[in-house]
Amino acid sequence: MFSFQSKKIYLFMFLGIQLVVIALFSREAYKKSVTYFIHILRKDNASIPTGRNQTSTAVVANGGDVYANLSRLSKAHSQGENLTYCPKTSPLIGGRINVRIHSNFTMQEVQRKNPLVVRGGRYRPPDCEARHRTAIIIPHRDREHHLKVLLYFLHPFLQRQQLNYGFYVIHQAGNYTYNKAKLMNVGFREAMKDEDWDCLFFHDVDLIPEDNRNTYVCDANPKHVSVAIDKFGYELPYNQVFGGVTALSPLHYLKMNGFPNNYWGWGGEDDDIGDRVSLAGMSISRPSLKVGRYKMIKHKLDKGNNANTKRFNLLRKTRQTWKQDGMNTVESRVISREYHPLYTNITVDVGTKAGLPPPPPPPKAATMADQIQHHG
Ligand code: UD2
Ligand code: MN
Repeated sequence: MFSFQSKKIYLFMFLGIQLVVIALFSREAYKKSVTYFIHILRKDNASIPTGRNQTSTAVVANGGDVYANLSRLSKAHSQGENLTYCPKTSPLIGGRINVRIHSNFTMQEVQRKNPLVVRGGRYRPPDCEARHRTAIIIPHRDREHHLKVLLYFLHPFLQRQQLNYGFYVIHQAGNYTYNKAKLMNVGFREAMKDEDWDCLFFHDVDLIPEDNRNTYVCDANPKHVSVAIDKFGYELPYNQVFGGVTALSPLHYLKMNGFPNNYWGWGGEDDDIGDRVSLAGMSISRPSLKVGRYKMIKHKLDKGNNANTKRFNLLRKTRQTWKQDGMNTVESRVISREYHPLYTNITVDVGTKAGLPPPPPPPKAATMADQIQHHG
């Protein structure tokens, strides 16, 4: 039996050891190794499927492959109408994605790799009711090779996040000067006709996300998402930047009267949109640099998208113009709406600086003589 005295000694020794351990761990170097250790533990956990609900928990990205184990999802069948909500955090979300840009694959192969995506590029989780409905709006003209790469990476990326999502490619018809912001207004209008989306992601065709923890859902404020792009050394280039990938709820979008319609050519429209956010009494939210990472597919300035020399003058006037020009004044003509397997394509005539041309005459009605001839 220990005496009371020796028990006391043991107690002090025990407390002493604890103090030493705490002191060591709180030193900077130890802090780092502790976080590293926790990180390893988490990583291990992520790749171990738990027994419960095998179909979904087993599907976690391995070695940065955004498609890793994803095919198992396609085996999960919906259990009828009454699905329960998906978990708040998807168990399928992986971490860093290994984005290697090449294009020696076909659109059909992307289609085969995404068997649960249906007509028009729509998807919903097969085994639970999605908590979020996100539309991806992509401005486009003559960038088919970029579009293919984006779809290859973004479809599985979003499936891992268990979203109900849809892809809209807004294609500017003709070869008049490009107008990205106006195309986005058209994209908003057309997407909202289809579904009560609760978030819209306005997405450059050439930006490929590199971290699956960058969830494609909206924040309380308009979100600038592409904060860390390889082209800018994975740093925010300047504080008010609002180009690349942004996420707004329909309410955010309407509150700021959408995007400007009068920026023709490259540049300025993104800063105008950033200004609109604050003019409408909101602020910009952002993911962390760790998670909001993107690779930009290398490209030159496109034909028909020369730098807009008027942009600095326009930008000085945003405060006066934002309520008169935007979603409330967008004039355009949808030429076609095509439901491709991996996206909905909307080809639109956004007109020119001079406005929208008069509509083409309707096809000539058949004359009585034609009809008689046809029936005779
Ligand atoms: C920056 C912005 C971009 C936009 C642009 C100025 C970032 C990361 N990106 O990108 O959001 O504000 O400057 O206008 O800050 N596009 C076509 N075909 C064309 C022209 C443009 O599809 O002929 C689309 C395509 O989706 C492209 C986007 O418009 O990604 C932006 O054009 P960009 O990539 O030439 O501009 P960039 O990289 O300087
Ligand atoms: Mn670009």
